[in-house]
Amino acid sequence: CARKFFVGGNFKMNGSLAQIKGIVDGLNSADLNQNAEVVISPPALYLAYTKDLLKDGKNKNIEVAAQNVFNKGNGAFTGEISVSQLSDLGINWVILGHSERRQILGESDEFIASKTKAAIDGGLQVIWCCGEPLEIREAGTTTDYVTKQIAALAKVLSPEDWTKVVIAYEPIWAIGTGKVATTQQAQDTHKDLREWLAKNVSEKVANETRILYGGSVTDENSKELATQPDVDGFLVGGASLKPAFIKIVNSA
Ligand code: G2H
Repeated sequence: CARKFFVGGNFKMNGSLAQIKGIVDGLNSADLNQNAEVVISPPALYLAYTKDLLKDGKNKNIEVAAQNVFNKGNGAFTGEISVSQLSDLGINWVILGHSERRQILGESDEFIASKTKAAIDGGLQVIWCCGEPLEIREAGTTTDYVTKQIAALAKVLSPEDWTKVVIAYEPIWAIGTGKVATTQQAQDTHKDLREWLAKNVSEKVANETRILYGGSVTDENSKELATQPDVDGFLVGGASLKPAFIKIVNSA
């Protein structure tokens, strides 16, 4: 299929100079599936360092993503990072809409959509995340919940913008909990998201946009999840800090 397998490593607020060097050294010497697109995302402080370490490696298909970016150009926005600053460093990717930012930092669907649009307009590619809390899963309204999240994004993107987006479906109850969604739960929600895109954006966007699964992905469960027709890769948190990440990249 036209959708290239994609594995993102979201370090979240973890790592140190020494730990990140260890992780990148491991990736630099690993025999990685060359048919997979790999993007690792350290905390902002370590973006330049990570990028620099990767240039000595044998895997030229590894890119670096920021974990956030602001929706305004350079200016008086203390503590924020701009799209042009990421580009200046050669950082081509950013993760937006992660549930930790939605829930802990209070980011709304609309704010995330506006940051996604700003990132794409500035030449970045975006790993855009969505996913439901446990009470929504239990109430059986997951599809309504995640399609409302994606509708806010679709409202601001042009059809061409979608070539710069990778969707990550991350059920909140499965994040960092060790409680992975079943293969069927992941496939079903991915299929619903793709159908939503087909109906509300276009068949082309639905067919070409990668939808990753995220939430307690390990080298134990990745192989089976990767067999599903609508699972195009993973966004990996905890396991991206470990050698298991290499096995996950090679699980397709
Ligand atoms: C979900 C995921 C990475 P983890 O947040 O984005 O983290 O694999 O630790 O559940």
